[in-house]
Amino acid sequence: MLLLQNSLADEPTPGANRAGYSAPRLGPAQMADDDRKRGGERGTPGTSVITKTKTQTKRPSPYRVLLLNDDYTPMEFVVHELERFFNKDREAATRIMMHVHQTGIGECGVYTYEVAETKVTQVMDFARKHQHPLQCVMEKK
Ligand code: TYC
Repeated sequence: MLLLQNSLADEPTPGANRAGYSAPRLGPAQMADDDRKRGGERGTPGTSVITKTKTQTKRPSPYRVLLLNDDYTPMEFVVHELERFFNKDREAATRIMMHVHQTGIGECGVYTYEVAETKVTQVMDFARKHQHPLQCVMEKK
């Protein structure tokens, strides 16, 4: 809430502002809301209350989905998972798989919490179904 107070010092005419302007007497329908709430009595001359509403939008936090290396899951299977659940073409999928194979961990994509959670579940369920120990995790970025 913003409170704006005009200077009331050396007011030339009672009820008028510096420029000599007097606000017309208003009926209840034309009164400002805060004046109306005071029971129809007008507020202190030269004092007005302005409320400002700001729409707040927040970006969802990004989550990285990561693949972990292991010694047993076939390379071809990992490439297939990346194509299937992360919409990678063969080249990108192979690059990510090789990165995980060589470094131990690699990023498959960045998503909102719910989408990342779904990807992790899909990868793990598919690996388990084929009896591979492939591990997939998510981390807040
Ligand atoms: N290291 C595995 C192999 O040599 C391949 C592999 C790559 C497994 C990436 C998991 O996330 C992985 N067969």
